[in-house]
Amino acid sequence: MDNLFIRIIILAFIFMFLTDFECNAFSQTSLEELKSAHEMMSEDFNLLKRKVWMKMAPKLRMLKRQVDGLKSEDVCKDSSSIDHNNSTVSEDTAERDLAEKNDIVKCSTLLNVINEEKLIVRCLEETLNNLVKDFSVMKNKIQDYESVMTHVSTNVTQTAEYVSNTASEFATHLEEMFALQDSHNNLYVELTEMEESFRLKLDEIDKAGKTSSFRKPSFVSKWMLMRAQDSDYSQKTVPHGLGTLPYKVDVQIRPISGPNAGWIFSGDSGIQSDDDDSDETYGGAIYFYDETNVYIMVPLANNNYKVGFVINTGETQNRRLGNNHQASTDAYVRVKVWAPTDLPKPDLKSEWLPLDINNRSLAYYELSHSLNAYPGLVNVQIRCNSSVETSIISEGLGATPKFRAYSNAGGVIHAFSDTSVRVWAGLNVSNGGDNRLFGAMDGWKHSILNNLQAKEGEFRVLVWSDKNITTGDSEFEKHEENTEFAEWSAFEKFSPDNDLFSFYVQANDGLNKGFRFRGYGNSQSMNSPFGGAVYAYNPNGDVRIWRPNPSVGGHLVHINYPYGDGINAQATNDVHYVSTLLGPK
Ligand SMILES: *[C@@H]1O[C@H](CO)[C@@H](O)[C@H](O)[C@H]1NC(C)=O
Ligand SMILES: *[C@@H]1O[C@H](CO)[C@@H](O)[C@H](O)[C@H]1NC(C)=O
Ligand SMILES: *[C@@H]1O[C@H](CO)[C@@H](O)[C@H](O)[C@H]1NC(C)=O
Ligand SMILES: *[C@@H]1O[C@H](CO)[C@@H](O)[C@H](O)[C@H]1NC(C)=O
Ligand SMILES: *[C@@H]1O[C@H](CO)[C@@H](O)[C@H](O)[C@H]1NC(C)=O
Ligand SMILES: *[C@H]1O[C@H](CO)[C@@H](O)[C@H](O)[C@H]1NC(C)=O
Repeated sequence: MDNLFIRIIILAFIFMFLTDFECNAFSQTSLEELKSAHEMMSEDFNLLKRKVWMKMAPKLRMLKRQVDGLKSEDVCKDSSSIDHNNSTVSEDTAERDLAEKNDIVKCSTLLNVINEEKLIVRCLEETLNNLVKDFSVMKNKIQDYESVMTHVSTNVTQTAEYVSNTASEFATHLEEMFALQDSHNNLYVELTEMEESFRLKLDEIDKAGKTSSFRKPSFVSKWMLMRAQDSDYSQKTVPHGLGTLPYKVDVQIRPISGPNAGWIFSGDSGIQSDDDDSDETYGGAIYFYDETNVYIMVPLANNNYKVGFVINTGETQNRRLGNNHQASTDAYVRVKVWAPTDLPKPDLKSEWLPLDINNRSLAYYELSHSLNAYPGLVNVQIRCNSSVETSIISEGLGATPKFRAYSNAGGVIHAFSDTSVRVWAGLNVSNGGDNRLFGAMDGWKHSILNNLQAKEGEFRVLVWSDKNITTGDSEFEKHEENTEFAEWSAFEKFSPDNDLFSFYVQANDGLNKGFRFRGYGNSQSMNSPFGGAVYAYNPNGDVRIWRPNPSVGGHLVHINYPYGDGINAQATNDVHYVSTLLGPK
């Protein structure tokens, strides 16, 4: 009973342990527990063994002694021999037989006890063997578990290493990022410094520009033969190579022959005439430009009369007064282009401001230049889209033509005083639309700016003070009060290649008193009233003038409605002439 009880306890313990083992198979602590449990069980097992031995030993020893005792009296052995072979038993040994019988009974009882004890011991042995077996199974399990745990531990170590490597990699990346940030900051500082030094350099250049004043034009073309009414020779596209919008373009026209041979007429930058009337001559060389080219056109009849010339001083119908009248089909033409770097920084450079012939509030401007003196140079640039997909520039003109239906005349008019610049654009007042910013190309039938007729666009004003653009020579500006002089020796002499000659009429009175209007290179005006002086110059500094004939409605200053919606409209001959000559030092 004792043994069975112990066995049950051990089995229960093992069962509990195994359950626990499975539960905690994957925790490190359970391995430790398992091991200590195993050790404890080993101890318990040994104790059990000892206990069993201790308990069993005295019994067995006693039994052995009893058996030994029997053996020494030879009871068990003799009785057994008597029992098996009684052939020699005699009659007188009956008493002894009885005693022997008793001993035999005793002996077989003892044997039975021994056998029983033997059986119990065998059972115990069996139990112990089973225990040993269970125990070794458990040991294997522990070993398996241990190997799993080792693997897990390795895995954990590797994972830890991996995590640590990743962490250090991350730290490295972070450092790299900080380094990058630093170098970025440094770069920023460097850039800021560079910007600053660049700005200083620009200021220097600016200052240099202020003192360096006027330079010769960056681009001067060859003299090119042009011929009115000849589709091949009536248009030229001249690449100027600046890659930027010029600040000023001057077109010079040199007669091949005639009374003005050796004199130079100027190009105009707007169309104010057409081919509609057989008895109205017109002429000139019209120029427009952009960042790449200068476009030059001389008259080419569109659908009516071939009455356009390259040189036209306005003799027909007595439109203009003056000597040396000339109308020529052929002339040499060349282009002079001043880049922004050829001139000092403008004292006024306005934004591009909108012009729209269909909006009266976008047809007139007056911009103050606040120099409180007559500028040395003014240029008004008008920018329009053309059908050749380039935005092209024209320059402001000096007088308005009369409004006539279907004349399609155009051009933006400007004038300047010692305080401001005025700009007039022609409003569209008939449904057909007869004014344009540049004019339409009727009478100037050219393919290079096919069917140009800009209705909307924008303009800007460039103003240079005389102090900054001249050499400081007070001779740069000349006045002539006698407007009826046909020829005027304004300057000593100058360089037609490098210099810029300008000619103006200045109103002595009226709404535009003190304002200077640019002269014309040729007579375009066809209808009366009309305005503007035509001039030519020569390298000796002389000027020829062809002024509008007052008896056919001619006025030296002529601004009429619908230009500028009629603001500051004026027609007067109460004017005087002004010429300026700008040249490099
Ligand atoms: C029994 O007795 C016979 C005759 O005396 C003898 O031959 C035989 O060996 C004996 N048997 C044993 C088992 O001693
Ligand atoms: C960790 O053990 C898992 C599961 O056995 C295994 O997928 C993974 O690859 C092991 N990781 C390492 C680093 O051995
Ligand atoms: C032009 O000259 C005036 C007077 O010398 C000067 O004050 C002004 O700054 C100059 N303007 C430019 C743009 O250089
Ligand atoms: C004319 O221009 C003015 C100023 O830009 C603008 O306010 C007005 O709406 C325009 N009128 C028309 C009819 O486009
Ligand atoms: C010029 O053309 C561009 C592109 O077609 C257009 O956005 C712009 O309004 C035009 N400007 C004028 C003045 O017509
Ligand atoms: C013992 O001996 C007797 C007489 O000699 C005989 O009757 C008896 O059968 C024998 N017993 C055995 C078991 O041999």
